[in-house]
Amino acid sequence: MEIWNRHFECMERDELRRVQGERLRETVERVYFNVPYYRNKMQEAGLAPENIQTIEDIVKLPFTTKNDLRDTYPFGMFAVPMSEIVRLHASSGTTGKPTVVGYTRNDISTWSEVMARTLTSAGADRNDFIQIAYGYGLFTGGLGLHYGGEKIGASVIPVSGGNTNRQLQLMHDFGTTVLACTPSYALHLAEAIEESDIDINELKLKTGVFGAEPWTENMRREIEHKLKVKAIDIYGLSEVIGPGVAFECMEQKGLHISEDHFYPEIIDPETLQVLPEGSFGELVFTTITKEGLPLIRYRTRDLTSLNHKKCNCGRTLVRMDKCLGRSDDMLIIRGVNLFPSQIESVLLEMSEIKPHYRIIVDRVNNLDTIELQVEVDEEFFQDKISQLQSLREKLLENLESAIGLGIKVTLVEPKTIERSEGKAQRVIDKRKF
Ligand code: DLL
Repeated sequence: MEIWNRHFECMERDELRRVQGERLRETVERVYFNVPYYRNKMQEAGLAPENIQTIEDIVKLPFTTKNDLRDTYPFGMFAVPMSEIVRLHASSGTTGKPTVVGYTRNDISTWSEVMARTLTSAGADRNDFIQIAYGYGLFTGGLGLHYGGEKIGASVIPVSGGNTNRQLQLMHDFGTTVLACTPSYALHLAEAIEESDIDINELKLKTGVFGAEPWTENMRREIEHKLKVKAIDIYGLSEVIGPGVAFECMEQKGLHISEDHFYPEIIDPETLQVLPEGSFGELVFTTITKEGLPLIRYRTRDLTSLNHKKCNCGRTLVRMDKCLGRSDDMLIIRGVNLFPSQIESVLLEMSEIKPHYRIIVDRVNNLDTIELQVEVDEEFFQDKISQLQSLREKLLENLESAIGLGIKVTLVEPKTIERSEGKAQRVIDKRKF
């Protein structure tokens, strides 16, 4: 399998740490002298740039959070004058103002580089047709994939998200080989193909690069089976750069982080201490080459662990485990911690059920309630009421044994739960805190 940048992707770890230290030192200097917000924070912590010499010194630095970006909205944490910024993106966020990110020309080139690594790692090259069904616009998905696709010389089809019929037509007529979109939209496209006149075997699809939301191994199997592709997980966040932060290789055993650009740590979200290698916790990134919006120890809220073992693909870049939840996605129901992905995993193990679901959380008489609405397979839905009843009971049992919590289950008719064209919104939390 090809590797886009063998020098950095397969670098000896000692050498990589030396590079990381050097780049960290430069970044700290840059933020100290150009971003008053960071200078103040460092001074408060009694730190000057010369206190940061090697990558080990990173633990001395204060953390950055999304709130820091909100407090300095829109451009307060940029480290260059606006005349150097050639692109702005923003992530909408569920509440309040968006988080704004700015790129210099060099940042765009770094982004294209890490996306070229991502696509090459998924097996794509200049002979591929990449259909980009991530949204174009302020969201980083569309343009991130776009620049990477062009960099590797593939034929890029910038269709953006939505308009499912046209997606299928282009996929068929242009001979798309690589599909890029969220896993929930991939599933929707797969079902739309089943219902169309197109025979899946006529399509040339071979790979999917799916990300921007959590998805379980069971969901991967479902998509691979239905779309007849190898489904590769790609991870990123706007604040750090967008997609391209981490990517799976053909081994599908964790996502390689482009750590020559983004230095990862795992911390305990309560104590903020760095956890020993292999521990599960909150992922934190320091960007060590970015110019427009460098971030020091940015708390992602994403929960995962890091694996430093060398991968069979030959890359030495550390791997993060598939990320199945964020600390702020975690529901606490009557004291039990629950991630939506745990429910998804159970659903995908039952063939009578479709992985289209919605979780509704509420509080009635001071007690948390949780309802799962899930679609039943078309054929099964025609069956007798008694059969549906026993299906419901089976599902309840499986859920209870997997998550240790009684959940109200409502089986709904096929195709009644809204399909997502971008990031799926699966939880509706009506509780008022
Ligand atoms: O979602 C960037 C992206 C675009 C990644 C296209 C991959 C593909 P944001 O909108 O800022 O950026 O959302 C970032 O989405 O902190 C995670 O919680 C979640 N996320 C992104 N990729 C994955 C993934 C883009 N592969 C937030 N698995 C992140 C799980 C993911 N969660």
